[in-house]
Amino acid sequence: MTSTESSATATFHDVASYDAVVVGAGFAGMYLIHKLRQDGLSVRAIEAGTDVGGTWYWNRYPGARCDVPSMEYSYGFDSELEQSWEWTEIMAAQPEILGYARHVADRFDLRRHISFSTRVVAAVFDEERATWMVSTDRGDRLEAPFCIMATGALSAANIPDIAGLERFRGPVLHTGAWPKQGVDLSGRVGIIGTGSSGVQAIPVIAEQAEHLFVFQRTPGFTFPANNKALRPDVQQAYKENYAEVRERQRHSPNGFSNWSPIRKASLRETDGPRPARPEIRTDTPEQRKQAWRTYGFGVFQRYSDVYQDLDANALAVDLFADHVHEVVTDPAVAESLTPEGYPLGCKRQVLDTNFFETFNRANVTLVDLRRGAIVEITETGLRTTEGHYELDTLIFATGFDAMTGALERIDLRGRGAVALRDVWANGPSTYLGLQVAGFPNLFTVTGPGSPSVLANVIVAIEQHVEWIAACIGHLRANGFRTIEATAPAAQAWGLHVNEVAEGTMYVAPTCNSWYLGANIEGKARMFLPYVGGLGRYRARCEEVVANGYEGFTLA
Ligand code: NA7
Repeated sequence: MTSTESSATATFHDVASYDAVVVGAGFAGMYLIHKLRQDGLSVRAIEAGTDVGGTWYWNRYPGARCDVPSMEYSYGFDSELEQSWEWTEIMAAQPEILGYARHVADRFDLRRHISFSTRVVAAVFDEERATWMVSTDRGDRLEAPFCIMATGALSAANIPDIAGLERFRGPVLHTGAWPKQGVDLSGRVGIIGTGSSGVQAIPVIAEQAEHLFVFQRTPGFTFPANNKALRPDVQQAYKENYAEVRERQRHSPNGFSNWSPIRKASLRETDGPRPARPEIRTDTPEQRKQAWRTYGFGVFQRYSDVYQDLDANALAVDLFADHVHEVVTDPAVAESLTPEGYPLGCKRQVLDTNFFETFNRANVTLVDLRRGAIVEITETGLRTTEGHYELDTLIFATGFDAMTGALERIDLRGRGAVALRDVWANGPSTYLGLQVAGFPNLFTVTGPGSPSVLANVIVAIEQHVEWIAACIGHLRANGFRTIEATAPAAQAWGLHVNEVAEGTMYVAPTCNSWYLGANIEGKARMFLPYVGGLGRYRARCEEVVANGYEGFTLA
């Protein structure tokens, strides 16, 4: 079928009818099921995995861990749920987060609403009946007035098109689709990519592998996570103060409460105005080094100009380079691991545990792809212009077609059977990251144009789910069949999303990141998430509702 051919009029036999179809059963899909069911709707969720968890179901690679503290990276919608789970570390590892997701599914009896091991392949809007017709890879057909895409912002794995990939005789893995049964990594392992996933996996795999070859295209800025066991008294203090913590998270710029029992105590002692932050540019080189010795990586936040000004940022990049050279013993390897040519704060901040230290191990080789690009994958390994590397296992830590990929991989068709992937060919356009003009009653959770990946994503998810549920409730209570973003509202929102990103390091001319779609060949370059802040975004969404769903057409 070509992308303009209509399938909207196709007759569906044996169609199961619901009030809402939810695509995905990660943290967004799970809360949607719970919330919509609470509101009296019949809901069916379709999930490709064999269980709930989404990101935390798929990303089982060694070392996979969240970089947001667990006490805040958890649902806030139910005060009893908050008390019912114990976290063991400040930042939880993947098995624990997946365990938490499973606990939520059990507690709220969510699984009976989910079709597992099933992938949605198409969703088409039947204009006459104001109904979404959804079909799956198992041949199921479902219909519902509302279709909600809880497909995740980082769920469409990106495997680069490298010649010869099909020839490789050993296992080929992607960090974002890691086998449930685990993998033997005791032999010669090759890993391509040094983003968050690679940086987390590399130190752990290095301990298992006979030899690890790290194929790095762009060196990155990564800071020590300093993860620790979660102290029981800290956990308890959070639990006692969760109402305040959650409220602060909801209205914060990025979904973090900045609440801490420890900080709270010390603030009381030192109440008073905070000293002005110094500028890195006005410090001498020796003062900068001293500041680094005193504050470590915190120094970049301490200086007020690092993320505001490219010249100041360049000084921070130099400080970072000194650090890499201090940790990595081989100067040539240190040089290869030193980021250059783009500012700190352009790509997503990575946190690590012993990443740079790992390159001092005898069984780890860094292959700098800037010195010799990948030529091909062979039956027994990988060839760059510099040589051939014999491998038993090949791992792609090459990221995702972020924010739009999971939506565009489904054949989504709105009014006139127009395909979303055609509408978005030059970059996505949404209103509030919640709806696309021409796609009535279709909602996206953490979609492009919303705070999404720039916020603690569970807090962002909760805001979306609650807004969508209230919106559907409003439509049903007032006899409306459809809600649809108007094209001018979507256009104005797109301009605003660009406007607030202007001047940030995210969109610096030398910056290439998945936030900009730059990691996917042929993808339009556009800054995808909303950087204006979660609290401000929430206020705007509430204002839109108070103004009678301003920018939407209710019919
Ligand atoms: P990322 O952050 O997109 O990192 C992918 C890495 O893979 C990055 O180092 C890329 O280098 C590298 N890459 C991608 N394609 C290639 C090819 N063709 N050849 C060599 N190297 C390549 O994905 P992650 O999974 O690490 O993290 C994604 C997010 O998940 C993360 O930010 C957290 O929010 C959680 P490049 O920099 O493009 O040169």
